[in-house]
Amino acid sequence: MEKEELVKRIKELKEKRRAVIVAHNYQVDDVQEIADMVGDSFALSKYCASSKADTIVFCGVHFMAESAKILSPDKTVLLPVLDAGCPMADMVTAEALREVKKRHPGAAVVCYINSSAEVKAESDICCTSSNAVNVVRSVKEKDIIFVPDKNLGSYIAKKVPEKNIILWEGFCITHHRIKADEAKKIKELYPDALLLVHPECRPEVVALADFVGSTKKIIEFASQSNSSRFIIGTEMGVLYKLKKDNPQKTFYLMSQGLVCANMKKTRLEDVYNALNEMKYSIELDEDIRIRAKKSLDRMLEIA
Ligand code: CIZ
Ligand code: SF4
Repeated sequence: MEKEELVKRIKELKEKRRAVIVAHNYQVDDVQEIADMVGDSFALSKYCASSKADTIVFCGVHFMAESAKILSPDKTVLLPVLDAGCPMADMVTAEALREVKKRHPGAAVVCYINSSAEVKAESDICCTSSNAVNVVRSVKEKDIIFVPDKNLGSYIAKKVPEKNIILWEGFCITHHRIKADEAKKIKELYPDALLLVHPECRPEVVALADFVGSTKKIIEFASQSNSSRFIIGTEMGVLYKLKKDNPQKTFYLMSQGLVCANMKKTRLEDVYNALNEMKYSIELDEDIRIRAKKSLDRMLEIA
């Protein structure tokens, strides 16, 4: 099917299914273009929860669709590509976390939103890369087990030195791939450009940045800044919105390696098939959903 025809059929099916389509900032341009909302995982989940739609098509990775289902149990949440997962989220299981909790009985568990519903259920409070520092600060315990991203955990540990952060050996295979040498080289190539990086990057890369933040914060910073040139240190999908919102500004990707293969799996055909065949529906055990929701609710209380 031609793109135009696909887009037309997606729109028809969307009406028929009373659906909304949401896309993460890292999705391919074609998918971002047809989405009702584009954003980070938590903003999208909140949008889905407040929507009147019966069906949510979540163009992103598995943990994101799960987060949407946690907040919208009565809606049908569809993940168009079943094996679009997040390797970092898979680096922690509820079972492994329970083992570590036993070794640190007085510690609180803070989990990054990039985690499964089971891991969220096993945690005290959830966080995003936008609010991680505030969430950790708000926790009363001094010892905090932070899962699963050791890079985001290290970033928080520097910002909140009064806490003892127990790091987990997890990382984003996309952001962690980029080494400081590569970041230094591109800074030398464009000395007047500001380097904006995601805290999932290695600490040595984060140390070189002019600004550190989530996709949402990076997009806001670039739009509000007086500078006109930026080096972007997060997944390349954000370039779509950055360029669309700021046609007069120039953006360079920090590394050609900043491509998340899982985020790129979802194509327009998959969105069409998702709506046509109502697949793949996310189902959660109700006990896990309720416990996972508590972690998300606690995060909302402090935000
Ligand atoms: O929470 C998200 O959506 C992720 C994975 C990244 C970000 O910074 O928005
Ligand atoms: Fe997971 Fe990294 Fe891909 Fe985000 S960019 S979905 S953290 S692997």
